[in-house]
Amino acid sequence: MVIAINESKIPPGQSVIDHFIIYSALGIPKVNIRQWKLKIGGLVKKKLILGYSDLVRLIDTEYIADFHCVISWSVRNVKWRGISISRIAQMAEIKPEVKWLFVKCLDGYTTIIPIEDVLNPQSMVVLEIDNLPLKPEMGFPARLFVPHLYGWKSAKWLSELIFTKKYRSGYWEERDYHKRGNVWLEERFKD
Ligand SMILES: Nc1nc2c(c(=O)[nH]1)N[C@H]1C(S)=C(S)[C@@H](COP(=O)(O)O)O[C@H]1N2
Ligand SMILES: [Mo]
Repeated sequence: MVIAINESKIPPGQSVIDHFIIYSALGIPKVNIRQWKLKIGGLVKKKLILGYSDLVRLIDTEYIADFHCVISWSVRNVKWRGISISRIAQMAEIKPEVKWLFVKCLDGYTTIIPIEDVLNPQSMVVLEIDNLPLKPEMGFPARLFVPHLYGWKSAKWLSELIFTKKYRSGYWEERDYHKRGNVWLEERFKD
């Protein structure tokens, strides 16, 4: 399904550039794709462990949207393809008390996203950008994308999705970045 959600507007305080600036605060991890698994746990009735081919079979979402880094650069019209996180949440049967998704990555990076934003149908585990599997530096095998949140929530090299009740800061949230990070509301830093 392709949903064209691109808006002509750019969020406040952002400027458009023509390519992603690669960030890897903790280095680019080496991934053995045959051994790699995405674990889904926390407050769920069914814990899941999904390999790359399992995820490929679950692909259900594809759309074009812009990417916004909190440092103020934006890249327009990126094609994202992957699995909606709401589908994964349904498969895992998340419990009603879940309020946050805490995300762990192979490089040790972490972030956290409010469950309302995670269950938005556009929030996805991305496997492809612009019709190609993710490049190693762009997060292969899988990264997150939530179009209305700043790029630091778009965790690369995913290893674990943990549904929780309690807030806990991830890598940038510990360094004073916002709990949610909505680009339209300019939620860059904690108040
Ligand atoms: N694992 C991991 N994911 C990460 C980061 C990181 O350092 N490690 N940086 C984040 C930040 S701050 C941004 S803006 C985007 C940048 O995505 P890109 O490197 O594909 O341009 O990745 C995010 N995801
Ligand atoms: Mo960023």
